[in-house]
Amino acid sequence: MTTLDEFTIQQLRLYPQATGELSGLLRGIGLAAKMVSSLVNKAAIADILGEAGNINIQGESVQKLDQLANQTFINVLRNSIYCAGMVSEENDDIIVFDDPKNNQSKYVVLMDPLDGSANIDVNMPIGTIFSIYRRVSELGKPCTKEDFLQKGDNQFGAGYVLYGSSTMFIYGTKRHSVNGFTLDNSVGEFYLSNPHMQIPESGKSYSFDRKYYYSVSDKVRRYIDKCDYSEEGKEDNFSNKNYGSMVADMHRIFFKGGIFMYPSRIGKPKGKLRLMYECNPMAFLAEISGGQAIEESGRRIMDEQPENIHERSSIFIGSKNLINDFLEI
Ligand code: AHM
Ligand code: MG
Repeated sequence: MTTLDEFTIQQLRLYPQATGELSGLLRGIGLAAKMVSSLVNKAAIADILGEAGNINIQGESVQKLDQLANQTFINVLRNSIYCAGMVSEENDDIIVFDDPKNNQSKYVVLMDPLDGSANIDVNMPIGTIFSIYRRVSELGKPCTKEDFLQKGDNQFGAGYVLYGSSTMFIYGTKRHSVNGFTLDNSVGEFYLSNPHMQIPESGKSYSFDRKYYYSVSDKVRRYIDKCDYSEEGKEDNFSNKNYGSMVADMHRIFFKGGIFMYPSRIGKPKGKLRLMYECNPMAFLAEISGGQAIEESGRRIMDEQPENIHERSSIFIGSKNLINDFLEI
């Protein structure tokens, strides 16, 4: 069995010019993910459920676990020497690891440390989503906002961690496609369990909160009606799967195919999800594993030029054929 660390070092050996910085960075993200996984597993007995008592820049109430996960990733990455700085859903501004060793790093990371916060208190799946870019500013100096405000297309790597019935680390690069690792808690290592993950070309399920059916645009409603349609007695309509955590919904789609939708709606012209650390990393993983990711107008998510680190975007993502069906409408 290959561990996450062995896997990234093996990849490194294929490129004589590689410095090992990326595998060091992934080791850091993997370590922080294991620490968060352990916190999630004991949350109910460690008095770390419930609200922390503050509101983040998104105007959402922060949970204790949101805060702990955020602090864990920041501390580990700051300490790891392989990351020049971070953007987190929980921090208003960019976090610059301004010290002589981290200023030499060529990578920056954007992340949602704990996605699906509403699931925390009810022991339902939650996750971490991350995106890695090569910085554009000068090495040796503190990183800058421009390092983060890059199109999704420039992502060097992306991934997510699912804290579900087991903890999984999914990571992808353009060169090495998407690979899945499962945490063996008794050893404390992620092992390669799902090499070269591919989103099935089609599927028969859609993830969408039907509460919003009446406030989305006509075209989205028409697509949902199409998903719901069945000839009498045939049950050939789609299943509606909505776990309330993008990581869990997308994880299912990576294995079974389907479409995940978080559209715009009345009063929320760009939906809810954040372009830089929710939509872009998932779009990157979807595209390199054969799927598609677009926003409501039909533009590729990863073509969007971000103007703000916390900006939002509508998203339609998943199996290629289902996105094409939506595009037709
Ligand atoms: P979060 O980052 O604050 O947890 O919000 C993101 C989550 C997604 O995982 C999920 O798909 C969506 O919010 C659910 O949204 P809603 O609040 O509309 O139910
Ligand atoms: Mg989130």
